[in-house]
Amino acid sequence: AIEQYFERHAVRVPIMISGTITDASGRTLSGQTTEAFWNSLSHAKPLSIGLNCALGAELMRPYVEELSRVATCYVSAHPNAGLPNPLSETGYDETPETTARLVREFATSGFLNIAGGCCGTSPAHIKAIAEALKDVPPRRIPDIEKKLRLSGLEPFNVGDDSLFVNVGERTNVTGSKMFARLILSGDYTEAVSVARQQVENGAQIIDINMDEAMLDSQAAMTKFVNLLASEPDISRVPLMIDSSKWEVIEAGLKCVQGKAVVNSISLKEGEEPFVKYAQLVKRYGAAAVVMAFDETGQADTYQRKIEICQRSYDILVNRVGFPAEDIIFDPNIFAIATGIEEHNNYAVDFIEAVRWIKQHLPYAKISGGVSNVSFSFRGNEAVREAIHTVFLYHSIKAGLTMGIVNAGQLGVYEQIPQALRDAVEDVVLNRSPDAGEKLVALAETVKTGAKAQVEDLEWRKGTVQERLTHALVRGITTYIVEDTEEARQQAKFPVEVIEGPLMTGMNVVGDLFGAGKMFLPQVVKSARVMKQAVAHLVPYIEAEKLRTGNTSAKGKIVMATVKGDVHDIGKNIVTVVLQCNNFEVVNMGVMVPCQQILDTAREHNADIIGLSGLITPSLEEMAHVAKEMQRQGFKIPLMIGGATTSRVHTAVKIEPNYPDGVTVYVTDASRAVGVCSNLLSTTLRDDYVAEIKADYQHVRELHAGKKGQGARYTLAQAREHGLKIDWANYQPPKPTFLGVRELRDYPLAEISQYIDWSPFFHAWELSGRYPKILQDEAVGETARNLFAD
Ligand code: B12
Repeated sequence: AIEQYFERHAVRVPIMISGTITDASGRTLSGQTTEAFWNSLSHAKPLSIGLNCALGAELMRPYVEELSRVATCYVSAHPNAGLPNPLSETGYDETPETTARLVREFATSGFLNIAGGCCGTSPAHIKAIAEALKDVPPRRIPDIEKKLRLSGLEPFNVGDDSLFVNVGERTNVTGSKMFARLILSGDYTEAVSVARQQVENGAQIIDINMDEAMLDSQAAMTKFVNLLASEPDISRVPLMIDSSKWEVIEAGLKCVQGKAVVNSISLKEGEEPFVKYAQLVKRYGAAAVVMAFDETGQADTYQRKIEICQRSYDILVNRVGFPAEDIIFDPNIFAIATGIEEHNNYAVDFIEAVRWIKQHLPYAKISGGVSNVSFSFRGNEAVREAIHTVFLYHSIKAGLTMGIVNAGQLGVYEQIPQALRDAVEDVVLNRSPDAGEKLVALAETVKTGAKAQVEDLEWRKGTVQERLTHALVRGITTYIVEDTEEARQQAKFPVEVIEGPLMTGMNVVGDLFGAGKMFLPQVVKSARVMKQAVAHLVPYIEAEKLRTGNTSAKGKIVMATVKGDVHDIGKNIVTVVLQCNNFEVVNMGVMVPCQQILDTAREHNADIIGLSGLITPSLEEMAHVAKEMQRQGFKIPLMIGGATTSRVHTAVKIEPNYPDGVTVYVTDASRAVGVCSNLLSTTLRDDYVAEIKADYQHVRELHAGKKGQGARYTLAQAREHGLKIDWANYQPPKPTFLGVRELRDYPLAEISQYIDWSPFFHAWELSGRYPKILQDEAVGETARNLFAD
C-alpha cells in the first residue's frame, strides 16, 4: 500500500515501522517472532524498525536486542511505563526515572537509535529518557551477511553454508492426486493435514499449487493459504506460492504475512512482463524462483540454461534492483533414461548448470523439481528413489540449494545396493550410451515390494548393534523395541544401551547427514526411532533406581535447548541419565527463549541450569544466556552441552560473560552426573570450581596466544597509530586489463609455493605461522617432521 501511494503521488518519504510483541510468548499478535517480523518487512527498506507498547521496557529488552542484531536500519523502542496496573492513578506504575534508567540500559548495550515512550508515559517520562540518553552513542548498524531470509511465523535463513533445503511438494494439485482430490471435493480440513504432515516430516518450505482446470484456482489459493495462517505448527515455515498464472500467485501473496517465495517468473513472455512481475514480487516482499525459460522455450542444454540464467540475473539485479539473494534459479530438471538419445545428458546439463550458477551469479540460489528426473520409471518406486538420491547427491555437491521433493522418496546414497547405484549413476552422469537400457533391464528385478522384502530379511540377520544402526539410519520403527530390549538384556545397566549402541547408531546418522548422504526428512525419522528406543528404556532405568534404593533428590536442574535450536535427543538423554542418578530435572524442551529459562530457574529455585545446542547460532545464544545470568544477578552454575559446543568455545566465549557464577562444558551425558555432583557437593565444590576456572583461564590464554593477541593499545594510542593516507595526492594505479582472465594449465609447482600451511599446523594443534613455525624453538622439530611426512 505504501509503495502504491508513493508511486501514485510521485513522492517518497522515509518509512518508520514499529511493531508490538504482545506478551511473554515473544511473538507479535499474529504469531511472528521478532526476526521473522523483520524478515517479512525488510523489503520496505525502512528508515527504522522498532517495538512499542504491550510490555514495559524490562520485558521488552530481549526483543529489542534481537531486532538490533538483525536489522540493517535504525532501531527504535517505545516501551510502556511498565505493565498496566488498573489500581495506579495513571494506569501504569513506572516513574519517569525508572523508565529512563531501563531505556538507558538498552542504549548503553548498543541496541538503540531512537527512543521514546508508549502507554503510561508522559512528557516527564520523555524528558527523563532524553536526559538519560544525552551522552550515549547511537547503535551502529551491523554488517549483516547477505542471505535468502524467508519467514513464516519463524525466520528461515538460507546462506552459502546452509544444508540442502527440502521444499514439500505434496500440497500441489498437479503433483499429488490425493491432494487434488481433497481440494476438488472441498475437504480443506484434510488438505491442511497434508501440509502438516509435510512440515512434520522435515519440509522447511511448503510449495502450494492450485493449477487445476476444474478449479477456481484463485479462490482455492486464497482459502487454503488463509487456513494455513491459523495453524501455527504449519505456518511457522515459509510458503512457496506456485502457479503459472500471475493472478493466482498474487492471490496467495495477499494472504501470507511472512516472506514467501514466488514460483515462478521467467522470460517466457519476453522482458517486459518479466520486469513487471519481478517488480511486483519485490513489492510484495517475496523471493522468486526464476525458471530458465525464455521467448524461444525452456532451456534444455547446459549452454541455454546458463545463458538464460545470466540474462535473467542481469535484468533482475541491474534493471529491477531485485536483491540477488532473493533470486532462486530453476534450471529445469527433465526426465532421463527416456530412450531418446537427446535426453541422456539432461541430468548432467542440470548439474553443470548448477555448478556454473553457483560460481558466476553471486548470492543467487538454485532449486528444481526433483521428481521429474525419474519420470520414465513411474510405477517402480525403488528405482525412482535411487535416481532421486543419486541425482540429489551430485546436484547438492555442485551447489543445489533446495529442491521440491517428496520426502518419502529419498533414500540414503550409501545404502543403495551397489549394482543399482552404479547403474543409476551411469544414467544420471551419462557415462555410457546404453546406460538407460541397462537400468531398464535391472529395474525389472528391483520392483518395490520384492526389494523391501529381500532387504528386510538381510538386515535382520545382523548383530544387535548393526540392526539398531540400520533402524536409526533407515528410520524404521518396526523392530526398534525388540532390538532395544535385546541390547538391554545384554547390557549390565539399561542406561548403557543409550550411551553405547544407540549413540553409535546416531553417530552414523550424523556422519551421513554431515556428508550430504542423508537428508533432513530422513534424520527426522531417525530422531523418532531414537525416541522410541529411549522411551522403552526409561521404565527399566526407573526400576534400576528403585532397586538400588537410591532415590533421594540430589539437586534440581533446569534443562533446555536454547532458542532457535530444535535438537532435543541429546538433552533428553542427559535428562534421563541425571534423573536415574536422582537429580530432579525440569526439562523445558527446545527453542526456549533465554528469559523463559531464567524465569523457570527462579521459579523452581534451581541449583543448576543446563543448556543444550547443536547448531552454530546456538553458541551465540548460550553466550547470551550467560550474559543475562550475570546481568540478572544469578550465581548458580551453568552447564553447556551439545555436539557443536566445546571446551574452548565455552572457555573463550561463554564463561567470561558470567564471572559471578561458574560455567562448565560437559561432553556427554555420563559425565554430566559427575559434574553435577561436584557442583552441588558441599565438600568438593570449591576446589572443583577453582580447578575449572583455572583451566578455562589457561584455555583462554592459549587461545589468545594462538591469535597473537598481546597487550592492547588504548583507543587513543590506536588512533595515534592509525594509518594516515594522503588521498589528495594519491593517484590510483590503472589496472592492466578489465574483465576476466582465465589461466589454464598453470604449473602446479609454481602455485604450490603460495600455499599457506598454517591452518594445516593448526589442525594438528601446533600453534604458529608457517613458515616461521618450522624454526620454532618449542614445536619446530615436530612441525618439520610433520611437514616432511
Ligand atoms: C538428529 C539431528 C537433527 C534432527 C533433530 C531431531 C530432534 N528431535 O532432536 C532434525 C532433523 C530435526 C535436525 C534439524 C537440523 N539440523 Co541437525 N542433526 C541431527 C544429528 C544427525 C544428530 C544429533 C543428535 O541427536 N545426536 C545424538 C545426541 C545424543 O547427541 P548430542 O546432542 O551431541 O548429545 C550428547 C552430548 O552432546 C551431550 N549433551 C547434549 N546436550 C547437552 C546439554 C547438557 C547440559 C549437557 C551436560 C550435555 C549435553 O550429551 C548427549 C549424550 O551424550 C546431528 C549430527 C551430529 N553429528 O550431531 C545433526 C546436526 C546437529 N544438525 C545440523 C543442522 C545444520 C541442522 C539443520 C539446520 C538442518 C537444516 N538445514 O535445516 C536443522 C536445525 C534446525 C534448527 N533450527 O535447530 C548440523 C549442525 C551444524 C552446525 N554446526 O550448525 C549437524 C551437526 C549435522 C551436520 N554435520 O551438518 N537435525
